[in-house]
Amino acid sequence: MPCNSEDFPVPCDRCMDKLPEGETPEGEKTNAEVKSCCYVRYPDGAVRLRNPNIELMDQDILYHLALGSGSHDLQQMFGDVKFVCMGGTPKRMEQFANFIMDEIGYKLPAGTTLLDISQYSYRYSMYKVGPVLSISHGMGIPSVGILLHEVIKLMYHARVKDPVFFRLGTCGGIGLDGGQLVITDEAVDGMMRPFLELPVLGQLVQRPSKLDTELAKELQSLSTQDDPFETHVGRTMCTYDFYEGQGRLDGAFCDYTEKEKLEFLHKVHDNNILNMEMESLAFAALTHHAGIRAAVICVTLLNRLNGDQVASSKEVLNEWQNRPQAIVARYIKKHMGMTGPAPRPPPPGPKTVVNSKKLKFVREESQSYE
Ligand code: R2B
Ligand code: URA
Repeated sequence: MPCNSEDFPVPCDRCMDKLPEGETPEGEKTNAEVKSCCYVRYPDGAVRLRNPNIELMDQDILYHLALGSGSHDLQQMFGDVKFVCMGGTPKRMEQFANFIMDEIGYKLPAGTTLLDISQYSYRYSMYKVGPVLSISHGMGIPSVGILLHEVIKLMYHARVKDPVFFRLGTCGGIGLDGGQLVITDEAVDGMMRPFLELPVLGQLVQRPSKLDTELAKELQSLSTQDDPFETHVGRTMCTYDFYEGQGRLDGAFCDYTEKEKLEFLHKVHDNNILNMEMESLAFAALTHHAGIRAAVICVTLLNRLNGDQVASSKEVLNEWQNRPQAIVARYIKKHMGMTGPAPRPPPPGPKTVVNSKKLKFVREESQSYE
């Protein structure tokens, strides 16, 4: 129901100040009483979509997740989600799911194991451990963008209340050696512009790539003196390419000199940009547009001021990649009030598949096309 509808509940007073100038959808209420959460939240805190088309659809197929609102009971499956954690690869996110299961003491019934909920998509993988979702997002802005559209819709269908999204990733440090953590407070593109620019219907649409700075600071506060790494908060450059896009000399092509490369990286560094990676811009822009609190926390794999190749050993790289996970686990445990007994899985509930014909269709759809 659009915000300007007479039927829309009285605007609540949770977050008007977070609505940037000019973000009020055209034709809708512009007066100061309309709060931004009226666009992105129902009064009970459940995620509301800024797309009136979805609720008019008979069913919504989340094609790249191999889930659907007509085939699955999404509220029963995902209604208790609080933390949505994303990272590049399926293996890493399976490992995170197992790690967080240990950390929060979540016990699976004997003889069972975690299952990739999106296995039939052959695109992304998704694991659920109590209130935590662990999802792979692939590489680059298009991949994370598609996933975010579907995960945000999943939150809506499941009536999830106030979820927090995290990207746990890797990056190149700018002036930081390998193994350090960077929590992004603002993502910028390769031109140092703080928005995602996307052609929509032949027009360039710009969405601010803001992240929740309070959340970033809270995550930073969860690192301790005993951690074998530093945790920095700063700006992140998000590029459309790993090689030329990040000024590397070791791609298949290189039309600039080492001097030009270093001039660029030093300019980036002078603009308080601490790292480079390939997803934060879309992650920040889409979560911000959806009014979802979000953080990007990446480990540096090398200092780009010293070189281009990721040359540390597999063991070292694996240990470094656990570092963002450790901080996010501390946040999750803190917000689960993990001083009491470990959570138990819910008792077997009603069946999650509500329509097996539609399920077969959703699986076939997800599988069969490139
Ligand atoms: C970091 O690492 C990947 C490229 O190697 C990319 O997904 C990113 O953001
Ligand atoms: N990921 C990137 O995008 N860049 C790096 O330099 C390392 C990891």
